[in-house]
Amino acid sequence: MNQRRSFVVLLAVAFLFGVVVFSASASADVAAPVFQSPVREAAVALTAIQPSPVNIGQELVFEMQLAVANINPGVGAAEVYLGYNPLLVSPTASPGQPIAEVLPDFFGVASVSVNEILLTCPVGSGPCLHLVVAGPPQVTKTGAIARFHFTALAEGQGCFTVFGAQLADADGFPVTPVTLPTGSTCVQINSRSTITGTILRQGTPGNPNPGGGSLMCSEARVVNTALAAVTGANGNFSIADVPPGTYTVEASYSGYLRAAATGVVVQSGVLTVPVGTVRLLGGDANGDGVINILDVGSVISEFGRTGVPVRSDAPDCLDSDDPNDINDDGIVNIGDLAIVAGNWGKVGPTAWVP
Ligand SMILES: [Ca+2]
Ligand SMILES: [Ca+2]
Ligand SMILES: [Ca+2]
Repeated sequence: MNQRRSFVVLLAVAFLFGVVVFSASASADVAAPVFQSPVREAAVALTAIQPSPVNIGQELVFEMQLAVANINPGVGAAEVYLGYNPLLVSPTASPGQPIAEVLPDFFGVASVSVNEILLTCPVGSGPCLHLVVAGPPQVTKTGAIARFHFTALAEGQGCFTVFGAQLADADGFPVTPVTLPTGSTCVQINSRSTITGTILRQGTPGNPNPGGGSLMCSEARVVNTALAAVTGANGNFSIADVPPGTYTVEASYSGYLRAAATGVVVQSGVLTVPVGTVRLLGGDANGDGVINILDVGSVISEFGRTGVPVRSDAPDCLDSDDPNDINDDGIVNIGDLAIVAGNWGKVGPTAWVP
């Protein structure tokens, strides 16, 4: 009897022990990752440059980011050197800061100790921006510490290189290693100029022009390109985004001979290229580039007609135009015929002269 009771007790103890062991091993499985050592990481990165490509004279912007993971007792300071090519880009003042715009994304505060240009960088080569920022310790965090503003100076690949970066933890010890960006971050810098000038039209607005007839809506076009513009109320135009090259600029308006400015040189880095003033000669009513008997016939065919469409009386320059109403006063009459007769035999394109 005692033997049997002892056996039952032993069985119960063994069962309980097994349950405990099983439970222990199960909970050990769940808790196991706690005992793996966390990966310590620290890296510096540059964001893509905006805009891309960028034109000479424009500002370009990008940010420097810190990414740290499991750095105990937290990263409390960072010192970075950002190299650049002074022939292609120039650092410009940032909002609230003389050089780099310090951002609070990483440390939670916009704290800066050093923010300067070094003409001879202690690491790398050439000039660099030297930046030291510090703040509350960050164990695991990714965020921007600075936004850089530069002005594009010349055509080429504008490149930026993190020459060096040091991080310190909250106990003052250096954080190693710090992964830097591979190679440089670059942007294509283009030269784009604006061609400016003025287009006047014979008989406009010198004649009385009731109901229409202004210097608006003449077209200036860079030949063999899609670049063009129309004139404003004073006859001025500006054609933007012209790459370096040698061009012919043509001026035109319905009922007038075209005029051409040849050999217009647009040099890299020259932002504005004025071509001066041209005065278009009227009378080419049929638009064939010569003023002759056919234009007289065209004007005569509508002689006396009033209320004809006038493009230059509408700011959007989208209205149609009657080329027989050469001076855009809304009526085809002796005034238009006189302009034709006065330019008899002239051939376009005429020279670009006032
Ligand atoms: Ca003609
Ligand atoms: Ca007229
Ligand atoms: Ca007209």
